[in-house]
Amino acid sequence: MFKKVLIANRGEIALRVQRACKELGIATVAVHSTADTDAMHVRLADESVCIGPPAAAASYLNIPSIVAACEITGADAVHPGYGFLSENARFAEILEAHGITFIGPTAEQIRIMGDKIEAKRTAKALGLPVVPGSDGAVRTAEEVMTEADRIGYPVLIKASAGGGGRGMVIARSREEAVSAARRARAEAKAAFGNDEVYLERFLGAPRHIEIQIMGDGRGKAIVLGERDCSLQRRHQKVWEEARSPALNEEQRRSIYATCAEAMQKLAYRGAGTIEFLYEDGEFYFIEMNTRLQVEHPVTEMITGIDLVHAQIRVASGRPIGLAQDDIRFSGHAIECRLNAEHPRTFVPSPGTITHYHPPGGLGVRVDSAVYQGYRIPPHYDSLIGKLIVHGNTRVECLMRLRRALDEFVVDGIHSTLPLFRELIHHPDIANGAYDIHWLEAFLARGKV
Ligand code: MV4
Repeated sequence: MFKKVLIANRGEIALRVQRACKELGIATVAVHSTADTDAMHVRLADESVCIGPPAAAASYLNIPSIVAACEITGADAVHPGYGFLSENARFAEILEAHGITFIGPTAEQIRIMGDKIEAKRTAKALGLPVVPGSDGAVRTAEEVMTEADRIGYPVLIKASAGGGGRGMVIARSREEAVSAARRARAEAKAAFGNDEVYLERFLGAPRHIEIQIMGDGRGKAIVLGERDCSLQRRHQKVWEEARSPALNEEQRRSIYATCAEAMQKLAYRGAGTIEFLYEDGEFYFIEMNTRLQVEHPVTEMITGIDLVHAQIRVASGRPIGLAQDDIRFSGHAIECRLNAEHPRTFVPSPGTITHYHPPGGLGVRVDSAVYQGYRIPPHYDSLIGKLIVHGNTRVECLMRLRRALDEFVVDGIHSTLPLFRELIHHPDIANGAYDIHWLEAFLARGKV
């Protein structure tokens, strides 16, 4: 087992990983920018190293600084958290070349899934159901027209280097397809320096359902259930739940078996999430994330399994220690992402938290690194915490969530708390009757 883990991240996820390390008897090293000197992840770590100025590109994304911090402190492994360097294959390779373990998949697995065309080709070869579309990249205008005609309209043009919806353009007819492809290509080139695009049948009103998996890198992989992350705004998840209100046990059994088999064939190592769009009873693979995700706690709450413990065990070469039949799903969990943003305009609201009182009680978990008097710096994303609530049934979970939201005090800044207090009263939310467009439509109606 590792003796010392450096956590290459900040905020609530840095604390989340520290907690797991402490429970396993592993020493922790925090890294921080000059804007994060007062951060909780620095205060609670065994050691800390300043790695650069506020801009993430000069600190949390600065590979030489982070490798130097490992050398200085003698850390034998790095946990990247999410975002920042968590899906950077080169970072994983550089660490390995320095004899430091990257707590995550192999560089090769990260690289495959980082390229959406390669990811989709791999998924298909592994037996996962994919969205009907072009077989790889489309290059010429003729190819765009032929493929789009074959797939049927509307088609969606996507960037191979894409993610977060950038470089995605819809075409509703043959006439639109060529100019749409040209636009997608230009957007992709500007955003990612890679103008490769591919085509997919456009799904009109799907849900976003993702499967959590854990592999040991030696051909064993288990499925830890699904999460429904359909409630998003501008490709940012807002509310996630486990499991999905849209699936029955037979649908679960089938997609779990397909995913476990695929990850076993890939000899996948570590935590991973297979993302699907789900429409009319069918699953369609879109992407795979090769990291721990923000919303992992809802999975932990219904399985009782600590995903960060499991990541660390597997990275240190130990077996997963769990068989698929050991996984039992209990109750229901919902996560609300609390952002330091205005609840109507979503304009970031950095500044000092003057009063802070997180909710408590049975089934209530708050993963956050803020405290009363903390000044939220303006340099990073606006997530200030996650409220995760568990109940024996979805109805109990919703009742408890409503109570926890009422109890939560965050003053001095704008936060998205009022949005959740509104959502919790909506009948569509109570019924689980929402798709990926529901939240934006709700916000457009001028609620909150
Ligand atoms: C799609 C789609 C409809 N049809 N693909 C958006 C980001 C990227 N990760 C995948 N995305 C989508 N791909 C096909 N073939 C609709 C979306 C989409 C979406 C997906 C998940 C959650 C929220 C979304 C919001 C808008 C569009």
